Amino acid sequence: MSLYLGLDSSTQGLTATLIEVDGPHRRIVLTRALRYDEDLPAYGTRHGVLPSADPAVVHAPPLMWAEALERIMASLAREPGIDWRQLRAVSGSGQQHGSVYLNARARARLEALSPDRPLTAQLEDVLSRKTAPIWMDSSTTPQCAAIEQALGGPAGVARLTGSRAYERFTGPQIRKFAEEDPGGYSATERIHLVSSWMASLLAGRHAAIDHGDGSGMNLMDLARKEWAQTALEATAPALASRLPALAPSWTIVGPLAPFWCRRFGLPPARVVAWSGDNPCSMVGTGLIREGLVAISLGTSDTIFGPMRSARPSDDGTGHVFASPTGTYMGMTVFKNGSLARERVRDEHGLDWSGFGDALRRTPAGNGGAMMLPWFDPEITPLVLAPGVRRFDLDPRDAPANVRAVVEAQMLAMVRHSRWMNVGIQSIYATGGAATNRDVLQVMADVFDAAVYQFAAANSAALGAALRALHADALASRTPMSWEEVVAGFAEPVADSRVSPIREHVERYRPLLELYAQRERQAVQSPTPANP
Ligand code: XUL
Repeated sequence: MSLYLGLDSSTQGLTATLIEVDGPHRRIVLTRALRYDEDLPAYGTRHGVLPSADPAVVHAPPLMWAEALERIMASLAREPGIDWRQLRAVSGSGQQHGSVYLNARARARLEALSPDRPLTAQLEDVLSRKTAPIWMDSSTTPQCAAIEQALGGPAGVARLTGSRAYERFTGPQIRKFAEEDPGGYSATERIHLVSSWMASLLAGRHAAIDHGDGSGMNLMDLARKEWAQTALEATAPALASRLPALAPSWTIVGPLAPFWCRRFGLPPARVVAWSGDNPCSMVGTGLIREGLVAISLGTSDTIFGPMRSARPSDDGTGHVFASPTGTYMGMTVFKNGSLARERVRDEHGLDWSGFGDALRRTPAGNGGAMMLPWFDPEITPLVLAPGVRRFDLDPRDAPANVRAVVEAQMLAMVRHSRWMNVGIQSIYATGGAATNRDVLQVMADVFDAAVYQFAAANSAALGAALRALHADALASRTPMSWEEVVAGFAEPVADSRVSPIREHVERYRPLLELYAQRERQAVQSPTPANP
């Protein structure tokens, strides 16, 4: 019997999923989570990010993520009934794109972490930039323009790196830091992603960036899976020396550092390179073949699925990433995901059950009422000045607003996932809101596809645990196919199928076009039409 641990360092909290594998016998032993706002209030975050006067600037404290890691490992080690000697490997999933800037002291500090003192107390002076810009940051439009200009326009950047230059991607964020704080940039010896920062803490040394998360930087040559020299040059001076190595997602970056073993009685299990949350969710939802897609309804909503070959979109929508399974994945991201649903829920004083009731009480198509739910700046389509637009929708009508936000999100997902050109027949729904079958009915109807739920609420943490299993098998010279890795774990809940309702599907067909028209117009007009 072997244990594998998957950790998910996400925007709002840290989740741990421990799995047990004994030949065909497989089970999730436990899932534990902590939330930054409530469990680590000293950092002063709200929804996991620091308050900011400028809505385009969104940062978080890297030491908060480190403290969360120590807290969760401490509480896992205290769990009754777990034989930690069986822990073979640990891997993780990080919110994508966020970057951590470390000075020359970091290497020695990481390598000499004392088990007698808390982690953060030993890392206080290793940051060359106090805070980490994260994926919600949209403040780098000029840097994106400069990078695109240097690399042959948006299509040139997409051909090289898999995505046009995006505000939240790490390259534009690094360029902004180098421009605005050249002293801080020159004091930076190493720039990590959230994923490689967390892996470095576990391994007690600078860990590599895996190809999956490396694809979210506008810095990696997607075909060659190497740093793209021209992109590095277009981004910041002497960047190559500041980046960790790139490595396949199944790379062992070291054993668990003595800090974890001595402080918490854990064995020197293999630490497997961490990846991004979306690449990990691909594995955690068992998406290992082209044709299946998953929709994750989390802080951001994402739609993604495997691609046999890298086919970046022509119009700059979405991304192609290297997949942790060795092929590729296509993905489109929407920033106004759960936070938009929560805003509507809270504005109307509802709880989630009231939210579901509202969906059941309103007709598919909402009697013509529609919303563009851009409470925050939006990634897809690019909307830098947020503002909610309402069409034939009374802002006080709670049920109609609930339906409007969900329908708009699904209409946008259909529209902006066509570029992937994968015939969508089945959708695996994951993330917090995927427990709500009323939301999933709208998804099934708008996509005209069957939707299945997943038992593991956190597919990214499960995917990380499964990646740990895969890498450990490979390193032990008993490789497992991905089918074998995911079997018995990443399967939809029995009887969870939500089928499209024919009459609703017909009703949504013209609404797809109407939505597209309204979206195009709204993107062109900077101020909300009907705030
Ligand atoms: C992906 C993205 C988000 C974050 C959320 O490109 O920006 O999905 O990974 O954690």
